Amino acid sequence: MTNENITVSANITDSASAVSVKKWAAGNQSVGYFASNGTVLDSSFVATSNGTYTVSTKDAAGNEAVQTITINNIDRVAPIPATFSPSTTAPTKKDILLTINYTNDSAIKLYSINDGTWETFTGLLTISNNVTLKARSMDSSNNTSEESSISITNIDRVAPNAPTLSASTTAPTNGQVEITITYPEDTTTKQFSLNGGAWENYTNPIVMTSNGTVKARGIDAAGNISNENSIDVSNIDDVPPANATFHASTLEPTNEDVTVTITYPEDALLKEYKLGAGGTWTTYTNPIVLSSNTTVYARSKDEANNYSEETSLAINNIDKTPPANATFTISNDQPTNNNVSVTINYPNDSTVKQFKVGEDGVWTNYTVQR
Ligand SMILES: [Ca+2]
Ligand SMILES: [Ca+2]
Ligand SMILES: [Ca+2]
Ligand SMILES: [Ca+2]
Repeated sequence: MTNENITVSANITDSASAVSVKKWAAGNQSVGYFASNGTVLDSSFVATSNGTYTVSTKDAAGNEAVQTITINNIDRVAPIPATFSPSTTAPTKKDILLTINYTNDSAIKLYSINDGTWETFTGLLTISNNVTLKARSMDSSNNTSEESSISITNIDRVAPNAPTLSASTTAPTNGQVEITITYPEDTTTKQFSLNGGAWENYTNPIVMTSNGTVKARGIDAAGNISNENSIDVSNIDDVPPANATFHASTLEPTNEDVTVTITYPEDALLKEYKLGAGGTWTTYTNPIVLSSNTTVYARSKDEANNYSEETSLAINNIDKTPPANATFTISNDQPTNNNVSVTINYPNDSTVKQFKVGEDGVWTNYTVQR
């Protein structure tokens, strides 16, 4: 095969007489055709395309003959450009197996990677990095196809960066904490794990109602898995402070002020008290000095806004009211030569009952019916 013209030599002999006229023409022509057609032939003619050619001869005696020859080895048609069949066009972290499809008339099959040297294609190529690959082929007539090319861009062996996690609050709270996870753009599968549990798909912020740990990782389309990141939630506190306790300076009856000291638990951030059920809650700073009986209430609040129960201490031992005056009853208020007994009537709240006889007498405990 050739992509060039073919020179056809006509070797014409005549046994009887000299050949006088030789002609050639394209196509399968008859003797008569050459009477007024055809090209005068010297010893050869040039066939520029495949087909049947006719050579005619006429000898001196006027005998004419034609002979045909068929030319079919001229090939000026280049092979169709090769096509490519990669094992996948989806993102992958594996090598890509690439077949180059050359047309059947390709006698020489060539490819080059990233404009490098043309290599002979012998079979499946293993592509382990993203490249641009060109192909071309030549047929047996040395016609060269146009180049075709493919860019391999879907090999990805780079994992996404680790996701980042943030909490809606890190301050103590008795409510919930929302964890928002931000994944890099190349993450196609977004995952989180709660308290070491199974990986789950992340769609919305994670609502934590109790303390714990959230881990996150991302996976790209090629299946590369990022490093993990995590956040510890430890600021959820729904445990109220313990109840406050009281200490009174005395619980015995007294005509003095009573001082009440309130002890709050360590986690009490706000310490409050009020006097009487209808009193106003007031911040406790120092022991409370009471000049009259009342009930002291106490409560506290921790950093997370949890309130303790209310506790109270009733103070009812302050008595600043003196007993009523004693009264006297005498056994006989008439002149008598008998003894006269004097009965002293003390009010009920008297615990100490005393009398003296005469301005300068000595206070003496009174006992009935001496
Ligand atoms: Ca060809
Ligand atoms: Ca990647
Ligand atoms: Ca607490
Ligand atoms: Ca009293």
